[in-house]
Amino acid sequence: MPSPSPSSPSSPPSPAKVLVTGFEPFDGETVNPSWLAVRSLAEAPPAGVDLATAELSCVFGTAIEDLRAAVEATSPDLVLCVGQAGGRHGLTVERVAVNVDDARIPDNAGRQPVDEPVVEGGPAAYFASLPLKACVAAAREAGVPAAVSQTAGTFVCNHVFYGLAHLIATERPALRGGFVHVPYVPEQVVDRAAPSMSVRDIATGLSAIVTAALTTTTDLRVTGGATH
Ligand code: PCA
Repeated sequence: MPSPSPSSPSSPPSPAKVLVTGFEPFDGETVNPSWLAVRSLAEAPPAGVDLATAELSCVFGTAIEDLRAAVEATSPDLVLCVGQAGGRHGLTVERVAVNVDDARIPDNAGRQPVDEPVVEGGPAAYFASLPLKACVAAAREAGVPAAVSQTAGTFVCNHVFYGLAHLIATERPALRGGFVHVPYVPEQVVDRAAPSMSVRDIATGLSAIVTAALTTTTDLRVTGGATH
């Protein structure tokens, strides 16, 4: 006689726990598209996902503490951190976090580190633990422009991405995580020549990326490289 299926209708598979973070506004902006889109995503989470969200400070050090507190509070299977990258044309899934804080502008607490490590004695860099190519393909299939990015910069977003990767490497080996940079929203560029994307489209792309990250076992072998 067959043994009862563990996923019989009376015991549906438990949903994946996903933490998605955005940032508070910085650099004189009044909104941050990352947090607008994360809030929008929370209103219609992807199927089969138990979604938690957190807004991170745009402050070196504090941002990683915010992230760690959110991870401890929610014990997620996957963490996707999201930040604004004004000037980019689409969603960019970051490949690598580097162990450098080098701030071109002060953060929201006036801190402006120059060539300091994110983690003293940590490795030079970490790769995202996401299927990058499948994430990009999923966003594109949802109709949202997306690409792999080879650098998350050296400001607070890279800092948080490195902090997340270090947490995974040193304390939470079962956790997977990565970082997505998003363009400005239209209200930020009404008086300047810069690309933008609606909150709704950003949220649609993020939803596709979360689903791809949860369901892909082997990443696609397609190019996402850059010549410069
Ligand atoms: N973008 C900044 C920090 C916060 C954000 O949304 C960055 O790219 O570093």
